[in-house]
Amino acid sequence: MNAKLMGVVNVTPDSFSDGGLFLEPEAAIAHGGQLVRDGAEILDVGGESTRPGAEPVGEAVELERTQPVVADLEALGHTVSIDTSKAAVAAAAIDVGAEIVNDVTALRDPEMAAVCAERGATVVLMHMPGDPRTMQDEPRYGDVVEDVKAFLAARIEVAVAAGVEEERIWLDPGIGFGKTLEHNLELLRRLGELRELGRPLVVGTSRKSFIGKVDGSPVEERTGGTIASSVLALAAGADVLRVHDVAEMARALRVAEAVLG
Ligand code: HH2
Repeated sequence: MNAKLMGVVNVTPDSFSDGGLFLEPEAAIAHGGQLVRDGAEILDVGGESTRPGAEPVGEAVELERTQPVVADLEALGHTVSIDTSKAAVAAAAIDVGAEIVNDVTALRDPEMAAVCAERGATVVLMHMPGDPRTMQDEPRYGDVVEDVKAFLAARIEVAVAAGVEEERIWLDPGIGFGKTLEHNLELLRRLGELRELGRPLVVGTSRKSFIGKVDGSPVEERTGGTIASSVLALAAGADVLRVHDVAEMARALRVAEAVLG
């Protein structure tokens, strides 16, 4: 497939780069519409921050934040993914039209695989060791790419065993989730090795702290680093780029794809 842009719609007070900007449903829905006009093919709606140290959010709160936004964006004809690790939130979102479940815990909720299988949703399985509260405490790997690949291969098996069609599985190395700067750079450099798993790859570098560690930029000035890392991920075989700054990224993508042919 041609690379797709997944635009981020964070309906949260505490997301690391845009917390509180789109907490009201009207603001989130308007933002989603703008991202589609800017070039997003998928809108990733999330009601719980996964930034390092973030406190978990209860199911009722996450439902209240995401449901009206998912329902309205779907009604407007947009393709919506629900960024959640809770089966109940995923089920409710699919029931109002979400087509993709973006689960940063790769089906840790015991009900999640069945929810996706029964409803025929596409599911993004992302690599994250532990949870956001602890994941940045001295992350260690043997070979980070091999370890992430083995994890994702095992999660594909869990998903398929629960009845998820393999064609509906996308994979994500989880840039910034339980990784040092070197781990993130190594994963991006060797992203092509994950293609051996045979499934589309989602990559999310957008505004993440590894960019600031490289170029010294504060979070609001990481568009350049986001574009550089996303374009390199594209060249290495990424299929979906999850970004906040869709307009700039869409232009970069068009030029990068023209060069790559
Ligand atoms: N990154 C974030 C959230 N969800 N999902 C996937 N598949 N891949 C990612 O890299 C990814 C993700 C973190 O970004 P953001 O949503 O902006 O921040 P927060 O978790 O603080 O809301």
